[in-house]
Amino acid sequence: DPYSAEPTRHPALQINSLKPFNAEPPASILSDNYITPSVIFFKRNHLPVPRLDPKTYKLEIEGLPDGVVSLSLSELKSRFPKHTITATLQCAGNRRSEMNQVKQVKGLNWGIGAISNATWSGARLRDVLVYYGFGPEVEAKAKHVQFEGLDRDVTGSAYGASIPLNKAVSEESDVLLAYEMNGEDLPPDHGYPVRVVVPGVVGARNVKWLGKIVVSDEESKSHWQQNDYKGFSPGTDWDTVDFKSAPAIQELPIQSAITHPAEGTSLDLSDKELTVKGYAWSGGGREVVRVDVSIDGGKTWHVAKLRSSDTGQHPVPPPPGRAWAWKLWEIDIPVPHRAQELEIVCKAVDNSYNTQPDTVAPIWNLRGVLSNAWHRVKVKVSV
Ligand code: MTE
Ligand code: MO
Repeated sequence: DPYSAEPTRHPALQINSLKPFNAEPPASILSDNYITPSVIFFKRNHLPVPRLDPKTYKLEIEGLPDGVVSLSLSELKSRFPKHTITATLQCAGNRRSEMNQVKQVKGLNWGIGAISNATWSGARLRDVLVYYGFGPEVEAKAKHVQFEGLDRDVTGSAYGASIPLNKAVSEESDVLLAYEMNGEDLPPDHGYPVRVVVPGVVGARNVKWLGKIVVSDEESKSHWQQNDYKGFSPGTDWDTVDFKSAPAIQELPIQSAITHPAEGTSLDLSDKELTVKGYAWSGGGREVVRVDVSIDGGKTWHVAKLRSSDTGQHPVPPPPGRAWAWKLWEIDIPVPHRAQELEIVCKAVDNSYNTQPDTVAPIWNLRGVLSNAWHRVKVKVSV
């Protein structure tokens, strides 16, 4: 069994698939912590978790003037300054279950929890590439940076993905070769000993158990870069889809969802105020500037309070274009007299004034990715 060496996991996780292991935290606890504890951080594995020895671990780098470079974990840690960021990671398939309700899609049936927020520490990818000879010469030819994982399928092929070169080397993009998550060694499920963290970019490019980096004129040839994780028209089906016709998903669109109350709950609203909570995040370092909440299905709206910490203190705001972390939000809304059912709705706005579409059908796609319509939760009011 290739899955005989899997790590133990937290019992609170809602399992989507056991082999490979895919699980999300329940919505009810997702917004309890601004920084998601690693044990409940969503886990998305395509293959068995490789158990790697830090003493023999090597990271290879190809496509730079010096030929193939091989670097140990201690070299990665000692040669380059340690940089820490807080960044939210979201799977392209987060909220896929809502697309499934419109029409069947292919993929794991994620709820709203295929997203989590952590602090990540490691070497800047830029620093590592520059150290090993990246410069104008390479820049003139290369266009992409490919990543290969050390997790393999039965045929021996590894998980892989790539990002555009400018993202990889820009001073402002904060791409990390991370070896710590929330102040500790990366857990086995999250890529121990080294993973790429590409903040603002879809989870799929944040390659775990990193084995190789290739600076190249081409995108990764992997299945996941070429024939998966792409968006299509609602009119495209499996008979007509041409994966070459669409770009690989990189930066993600604006997203928000309601974590409290839960769908179908019966609320005793003797105090006549309903507390609604959730998360909001946008890709590409765009900052969430507002979350609108409705309890009447979107007829009237209220502006939620946003926060970027657990203490209520306002941390230093991120530089423009580098808002990598989500915001948690909360609002108390007076419930109208005699209401029996409420349809709670949320939608977020980022600093480019991007907002979410109101319904799922016009953004439905056969892989069920990029599901970011207004999130709706219906609750009953008991009198
Ligand atoms: N990297 C490797 N090597 N193997 C994988 O299966 N899954 C990707 C990405 N990196 C994956 C990987 C996908 S689709 C997502 S959403 C994120 O890892 C999930 O990261 P997490 O498990 O740390 O939440
Ligand atoms: Mo993903």
